[in-house]
Amino acid sequence: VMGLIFAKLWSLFCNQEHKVIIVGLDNAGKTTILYQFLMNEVVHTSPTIGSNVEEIVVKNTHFLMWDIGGQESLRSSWNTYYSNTEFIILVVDSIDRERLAITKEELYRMLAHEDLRKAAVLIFANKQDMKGCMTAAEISKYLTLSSIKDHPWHIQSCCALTGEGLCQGLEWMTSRIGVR
Ligand code: G3D
Ligand code: MG
Repeated sequence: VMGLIFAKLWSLFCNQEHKVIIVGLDNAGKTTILYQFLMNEVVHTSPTIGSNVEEIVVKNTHFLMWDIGGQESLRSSWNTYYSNTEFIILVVDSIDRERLAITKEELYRMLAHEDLRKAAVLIFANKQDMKGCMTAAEISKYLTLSSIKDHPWHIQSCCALTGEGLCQGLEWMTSRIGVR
């Protein structure tokens, strides 16, 4: 039943035009999440745009995937790809406490950007299967999500390996479409 709901939502989402950027530190689980989204879909992958940006097109939906770990020198050029972004998916490795500060910095840098002012933010607290990981509530508190008033946001715990939680995240994104 879950798979069916997921397939329905996914096709609903992808048959309209959206631009989604998937960001997060390297190793957070971005590729794994996208792979779960794309299973059974015919995917067109563009040649890598930059050394840390990849574009994937499914039906009318464009996904730009960025690794933001240890790429400080390249960050300034990302702005080029921000325009018309509807959704930011921020993937957090819930076991990686040390680097959550970098994620926080990047999140607020993006939210302050003019071209992303209309973007809604979905935060995936990934790797919830790992022992000792931070909960979504802990991550939410650390990232001070409740202080974000100018962007719709939602945090969802998930496990990209099993796909658990991804459906709920997509559901939230789909629910936002009618709102704007
Ligand atoms: P990235 O694209 O953000 O850099 P990847 O991250 O999707 O390549 O994932 C990095 C590693 O984390 C991979 O392990 C992947 O299998 C693992 N991973 C992703 N999601 C989860 C999860 O929910 N739980 C657990 N336990 N691991 C996860 P490898 O070993 O292939 O490098
Ligand atoms: Mg990757």
